Amino acid sequence: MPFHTMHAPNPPDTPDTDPLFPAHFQWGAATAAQQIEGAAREGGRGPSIWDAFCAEPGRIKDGSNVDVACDHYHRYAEDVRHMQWLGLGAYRFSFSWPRLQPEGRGAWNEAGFAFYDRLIDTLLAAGIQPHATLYHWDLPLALYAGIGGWRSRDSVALFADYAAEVARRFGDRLASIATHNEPWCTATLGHETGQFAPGHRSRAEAMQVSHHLLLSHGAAIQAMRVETAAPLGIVLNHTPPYPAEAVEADRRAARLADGLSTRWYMDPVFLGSYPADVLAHLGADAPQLQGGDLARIRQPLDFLGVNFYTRGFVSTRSPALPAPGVLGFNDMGWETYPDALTALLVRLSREYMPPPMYITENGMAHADALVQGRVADAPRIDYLRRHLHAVARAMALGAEVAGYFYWSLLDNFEWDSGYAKRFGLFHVDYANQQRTPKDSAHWYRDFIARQRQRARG
Ligand code: IFM
Repeated sequence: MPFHTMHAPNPPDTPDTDPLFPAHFQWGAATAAQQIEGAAREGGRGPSIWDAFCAEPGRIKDGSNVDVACDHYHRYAEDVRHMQWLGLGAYRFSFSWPRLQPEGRGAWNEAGFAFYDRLIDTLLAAGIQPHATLYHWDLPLALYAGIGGWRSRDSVALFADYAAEVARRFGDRLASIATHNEPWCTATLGHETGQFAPGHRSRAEAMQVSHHLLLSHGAAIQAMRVETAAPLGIVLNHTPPYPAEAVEADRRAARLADGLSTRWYMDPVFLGSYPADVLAHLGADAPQLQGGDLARIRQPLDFLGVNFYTRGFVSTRSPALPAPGVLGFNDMGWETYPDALTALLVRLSREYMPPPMYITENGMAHADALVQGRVADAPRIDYLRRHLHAVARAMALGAEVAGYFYWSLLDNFEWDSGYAKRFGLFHVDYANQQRTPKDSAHWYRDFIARQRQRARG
């Protein structure tokens, strides 16, 4: 079914009863190194492009940086205890490339490997499956300065070397390894809109970067297969664009927006080609390819990570029609629209026949406040509940989903928004690093416990 025929103006009511997930379904939460670790200049870590970006005036809305973040580097054991309290069976985190290889090539940093050794072993001892991502946006600054970062094709081989080393050292203890997190963000927000590091503004550059990211994904999968039997995949983000009105102009604009985001990444990874309509639209901004590139990108995968937060609402009217927001908008200004998640999962299954999918990110920012030891975040509970139902509906329609990771375990550094946006199940008081479970954490904990109880029969 084409995505634009799935438009449902009024999301159906979500039942109060729990959806039932399979017994083996993995319940998790996610984080990323740059957003929580801190310890920016400790343990031999090299600087990343985000350390440098934060130092540029005006880049981060609250003027903050990633020097300390949630201090997870020192508090990982406490954080694993919080995961245990939640009853998580799985935890998604990312490796910091500049912590493991400060220059992005050459020498490995043993203190960095030792940190992840401790983290992984602590998770396993707690009965929590570690799911890792290799690249969640923290490129070693030395690679940016030295070769131009992802603009250079040389980044592909260097990323594959890094991937192979991680797989060799940790593969036997990881439940999965994803190459990239949301390469669309790295390419488009980092190189076209300038919102993210390194803050460039060129569509042609962004598209070339996207090609290098995809190529590095394929090269990394090939390199890791030699080193490990761990399940390998990629994490892609989707904001399914819906035409605001049933008019041809909106449909075409939505189709193109879908092409530039979802199809630009899903097609080469699973079909071995870039979408023809998008290539035609890009014209001279299309990336330069070399022979064999597309075959290299299309590697057999063991899982697909799906990140979903909201839909896009595409209006060609002037002024543009705003999204209806029947279920509201969150602190990022993102509309709550869980039906788009159901439609997305079903569509990805039918059009691409991917391996089992994980919801690797889903969550919302809320202006949470700690009041007398409690964080009352009822809108997050509503969001979570509705999206879990949306996943269950997709599974009933045939989508194979193996797990769900709430974004995020902790409030953390929300990129160009700094610490102002709170996505966590745990509130973080940045003055003293105290973690407090929000009402949503209590809700998720009870939900997971009920699922386990029902699975036991
Ligand atoms: O915080 C980010 C995460 O790093 C990547 N996906 C979206 C989240 C919320 O914006």
